Amino acid sequence: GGKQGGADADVAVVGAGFAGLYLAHRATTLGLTVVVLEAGESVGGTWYWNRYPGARCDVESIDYSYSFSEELQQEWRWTERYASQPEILRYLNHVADRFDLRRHIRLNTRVTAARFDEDALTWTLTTDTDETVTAAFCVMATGGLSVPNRPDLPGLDDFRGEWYHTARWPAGGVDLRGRRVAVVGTGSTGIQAIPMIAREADHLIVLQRTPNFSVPARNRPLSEAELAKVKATYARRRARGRIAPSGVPSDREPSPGRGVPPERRRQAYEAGWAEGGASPLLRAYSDMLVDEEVNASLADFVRDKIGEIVDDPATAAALTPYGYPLGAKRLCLDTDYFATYNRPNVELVDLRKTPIERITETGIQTGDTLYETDVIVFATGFDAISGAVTAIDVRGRADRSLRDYWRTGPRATLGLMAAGFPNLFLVNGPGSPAVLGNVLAFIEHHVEWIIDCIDSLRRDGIHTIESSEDSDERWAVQVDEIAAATLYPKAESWFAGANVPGKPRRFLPYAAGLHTYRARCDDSAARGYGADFVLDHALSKHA
Ligand code: NA7
Repeated sequence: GGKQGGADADVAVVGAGFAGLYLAHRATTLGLTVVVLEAGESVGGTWYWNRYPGARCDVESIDYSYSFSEELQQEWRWTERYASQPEILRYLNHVADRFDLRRHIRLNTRVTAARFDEDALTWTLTTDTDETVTAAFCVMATGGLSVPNRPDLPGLDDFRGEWYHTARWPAGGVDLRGRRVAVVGTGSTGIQAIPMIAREADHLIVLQRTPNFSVPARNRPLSEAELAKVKATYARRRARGRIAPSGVPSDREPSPGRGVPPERRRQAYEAGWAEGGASPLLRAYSDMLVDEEVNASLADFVRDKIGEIVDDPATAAALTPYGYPLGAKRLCLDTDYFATYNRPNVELVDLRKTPIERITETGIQTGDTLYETDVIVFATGFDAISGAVTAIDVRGRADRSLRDYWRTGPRATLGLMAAGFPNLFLVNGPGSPAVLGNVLAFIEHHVEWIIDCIDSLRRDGIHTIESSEDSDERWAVQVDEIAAATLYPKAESWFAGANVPGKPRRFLPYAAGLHTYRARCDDSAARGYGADFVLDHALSKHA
């Protein structure tokens, strides 16, 4: 009831991925009405759009899944250690049905603008289907990696073949048999797609700008016995995940690697390499992302492995990363990535020697070489963390534009709210842990915090909550300081917006871990939100 009573819903949610679905469930469970607007033709978000060959999560499926329902986690059966994109999409569709969420969701509806009405104290969302939705609260569940970054290469319109961005792969797939394919980009996506494409295409050229560290995923089917064991103590595993720094539960409490003899370290790395996955290596020692010497010992280990796997010495050298710490860009997981370069139909082009000059009618021109190709695949990443929010024309108090406010660097108090935008919440926004670990754990935390906040304000008869520029800036400085004490800033990465030309450089994720972040957010809530946010600003102003 009250002032915002005439709105279409209590909560408008943008996006029906992992975050949007849980928001709808959590909000309706507390008796709030909700409308979810989704651009895709299905629920799933990131896992709906990214259907390129080899698309797979690099967090283990038993952890990269919802923990809010014991029934759900008991009944769902993950088939592999790391879930493939189709399996995750099936899971999200199951969740939408299981919790009867579809009635809240409008598909094929892209939100283009969101405007705060200072008199009605409501948000009005406008869509590309010319609909409007009004709500007291708006939550941007738009995804940290959802706006494709496509390099602005001259001549692309002249290209007579086909080109695709991996995050916009056609639903029916692309038949690459008998064709020449060029892949641009060797991040996590390229590293997953390249081995799959190499097996199908006639000839594959990989155009690499920066070599990446990658370690074996060691994906495998999950056995019934293994699953039964997990499910017997699932609640306890989840509870550990919720307070783990990366949102991934771990049995070992690592100690510092500094001072550990090289031979002992090497044994630990060999064990981690054999086990597969990022955690066994990154968490081999507690100071892996803090101490340059410890980090270099693991980096050297991985470099040696690349040299052992790749037959041709020149190709091995070109694939070997130097100049930034391992893990400062997200550590990639692969299945046969480096071995793929031993195939006779695969060729590596080092763009650091000769950058792409232009696209021609028949291929990709670098320096004086024209690489002829039938298909170009851009695995060139995303305008990460803030990009999907600034893709929408968000207007707060006094027509304030979020794009303008963030032009000098995206910032938001606790990563949750930006000044001048009352009742607008961000999920995994700039200044939250965002993408530094198991996004599912971060998403569940955010959703619960946001919906509990809305519920609490309503019960207290408070109409608005917002941050101030001061608190946004203070939080951003803290995020910077935390990052500065780590090795993260020593790489040019999308964590800091370095991959998008013109994007302001600022390290966006909160790097002190989910446990610290959760405690900080819980404390804010326990103190009635007033220590970090301004409550009912408008009413006191108008009183
Ligand atoms: P990433 O990690 O941003 O990787 C993008 C790749 O594309 C990377 O190798 C880039 O090289 C390359 N790139 C980007 N622009 C260009 C241009 N203009 N020319 C040549 N090469 C370019 O994106 P991903 O999709 O692989 O992974 C994103 C996250 O998704 C991942 O971390 C997981 O969490 C899931 P660069 O390194 O910038 O030199």
